[in-house]
Amino acid sequence: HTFFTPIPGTAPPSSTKRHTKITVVGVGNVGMAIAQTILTQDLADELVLIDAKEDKLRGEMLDLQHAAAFLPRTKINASLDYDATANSDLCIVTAGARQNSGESRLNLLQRNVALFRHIVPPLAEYSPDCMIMVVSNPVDVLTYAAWKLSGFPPNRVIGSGTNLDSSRFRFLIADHLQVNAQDVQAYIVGEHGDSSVALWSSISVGGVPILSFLERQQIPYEKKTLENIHKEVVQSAYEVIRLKGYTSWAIGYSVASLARTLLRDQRKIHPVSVLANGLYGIQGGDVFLSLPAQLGSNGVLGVTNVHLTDDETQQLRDSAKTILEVQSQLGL
Ligand code: 6V0
Repeated sequence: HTFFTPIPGTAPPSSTKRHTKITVVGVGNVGMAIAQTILTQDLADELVLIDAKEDKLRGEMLDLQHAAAFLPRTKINASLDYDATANSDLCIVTAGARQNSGESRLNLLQRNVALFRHIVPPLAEYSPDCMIMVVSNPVDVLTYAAWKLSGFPPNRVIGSGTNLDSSRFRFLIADHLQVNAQDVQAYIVGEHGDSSVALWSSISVGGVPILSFLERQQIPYEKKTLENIHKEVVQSAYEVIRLKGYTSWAIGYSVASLARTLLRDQRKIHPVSVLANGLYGIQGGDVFLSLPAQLGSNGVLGVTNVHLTDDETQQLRDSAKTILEVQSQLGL
């Protein structure tokens, strides 16, 4: 490089900063929302986009590159070939068929498992030490598929799971109580989708446990309101898809927050899809579903032992059963 003349006596630059590389597979609405949030939040030194549609891929790459003057410095690359993904720290998979209006997430499964057979093995081959984050739906079963197809230890294969459902839940509770969503602690666990489980007993706002507060105040009708909020969470994806055709911004922020926790070793707790066999009395086989998990640079560090009511435990086991039934038809 001749643009700068080194000051006499200086050694050539040797960068000691860790180089962080993120791959996003699938440059659809979800992949691009994730990519742009990663860029604006300065989470990577290098971002690689992979897709099967050449023109769309190159167009998206150029469009992001043209924003370089307004963004933190990140090398952006795009390729049809997986060799470009080599040595990624985190591979985020969003490729897949889109959930059509009214289509259940489980219907998408067979279409997406077939895609994963072409996506996951090369990711694992080129980045044998990476973490894989699955976003494509149905996310829990596809996280299981990614785990099987990668041959990775389970701590390095994570599904975005109910991280998004939980943020919708926190938004709705915050909106109802007129507080800041960041002050609301509330978890939705289990399947990302129709059989998700709201952990009522663990909801707190600014450190105040909500259920016992309501019970003390003898406001039983509020419980009903909270149940309606959970129903609204389950319906929200369908509602957004019905209205705008897909969901993107919230999942973009949700996955970027997971990327930050993982790559910066933040050790935050997120409800994400993890190998749950043997936890919370879940039995019957290897199943991925969302539980509040502590995440860091080694992936899943552990799962918190939240106190569940008998009803919540039963719902979680039912959720596991639903997922296992579908999974058993995959031949993985
Ligand atoms: P989209 O806009 O149709 O994008 C999918 C992309 O995948 C397209 O660009 C395709 O070309 C690409 N693709 C297809 N096959 C391959 C392949 N073999 N290799 C590489 N790329 C390929 O869909 P959208 O972005 O809206 O959604 C993507 C996935 O995310 C879907 O499965 C959604 O259901 C899922 N979501 C998951 C959420 C979650 O919380 N886990 C939330 C929202 C959406």
